[in-house]
Amino acid sequence: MTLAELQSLYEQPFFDLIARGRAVYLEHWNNNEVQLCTLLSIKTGGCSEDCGYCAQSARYSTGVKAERLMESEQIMAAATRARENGSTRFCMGAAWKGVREGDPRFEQVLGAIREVSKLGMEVCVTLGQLSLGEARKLKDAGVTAYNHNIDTSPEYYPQVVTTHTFQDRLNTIEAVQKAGMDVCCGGIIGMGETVTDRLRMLEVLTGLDPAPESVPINCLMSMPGTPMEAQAPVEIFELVRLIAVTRIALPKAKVRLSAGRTRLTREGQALCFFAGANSIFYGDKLLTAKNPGANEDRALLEELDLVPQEPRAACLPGAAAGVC
Ligand code: SAM
Ligand code: DTB
Ligand code: SF4
Repeated sequence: MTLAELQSLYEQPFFDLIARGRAVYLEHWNNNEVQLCTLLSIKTGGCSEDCGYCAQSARYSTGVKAERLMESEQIMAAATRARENGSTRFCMGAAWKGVREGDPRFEQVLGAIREVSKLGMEVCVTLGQLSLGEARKLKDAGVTAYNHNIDTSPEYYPQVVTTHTFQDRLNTIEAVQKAGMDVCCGGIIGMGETVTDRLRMLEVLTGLDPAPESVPINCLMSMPGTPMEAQAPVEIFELVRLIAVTRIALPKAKVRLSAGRTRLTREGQALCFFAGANSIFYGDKLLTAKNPGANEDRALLEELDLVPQEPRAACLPGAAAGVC
């Protein structure tokens, strides 16, 4: 979709927009299912990059300690708990610039992925930059989706990060697509960007071929010590509008209401689901930051008559390998 088309969607009367988001959702998805995804930071802090929103950059004093890469056993324990708690997707994140074939830490991550992929959940990783060789290895190990956000518009990106470029992000996404993994790609709102930047971000996402399988919409969690620590919280109706436009523009994508839910009211989140969001991160912690408690989320879903998504048949134990 063009920027002009996205703008005219965004600018229509609020209730017309969210009704259209809901209608598009109902055309493409099972009524009232929400996918629960669990995140695990397998390598926390000490990152070389300078992303202005991130508590894990080594350049800022945020109180996040740099840790070593987690061992497979610990990762498996967390993944098993996630499945028991009803998650159908497990996403492992690492704070570093990217991965290289031959690096022992990459081999260690591949080993952990091979184990986790036996559990019957969708397996997502977010490991920064990679090329086609690494992407193929991840796919062979059992990764179903790779998360790599463009985060904002190409124009605003240099205000957010200087240690890599928007084009670097697109190159990694292309490698992921070529290797045959699903792309999970979205961004953050509330970093000082304009509504036009947000819609430009969606324009880039709608231009990806194939379209992203999932689109995380994060609200900035202003982390003390980062250059964005003083940013004002996102206005709820702006978030709801963006979710509705994302749903309309990318009807088949899982639209994931991601970071920043601790600041949203239950009513605000309900509007996000109505507008077309159909996935959340589930569990008390994101990577380093807080998420609503699992009990709180279960209660919210129940009150809204939303049900956690069932695992895909192709992901259940006993199904053929490599198709989940
Ligand atoms: N290092 C990898 C990378 O940059 O792709 C993966 C981890 S990174 C933390 C994953 C995504 O989390 C970022 O692209 C950003 O969209 C989101 N994120 C990180 N810190 C955030 C914050 N403080 N508030 C909202 N979203 C955040
Ligand atoms: C995404 O878009 N959001 C998640 C996931 N992909 C990896 C991460 C949110 C991180 C929030 C800040 C933190 O926990 O440090
Ligand atoms: Fe590093 Fe990723 Fe954080 Fe950027 S967003 S500083 S690449 S962990």
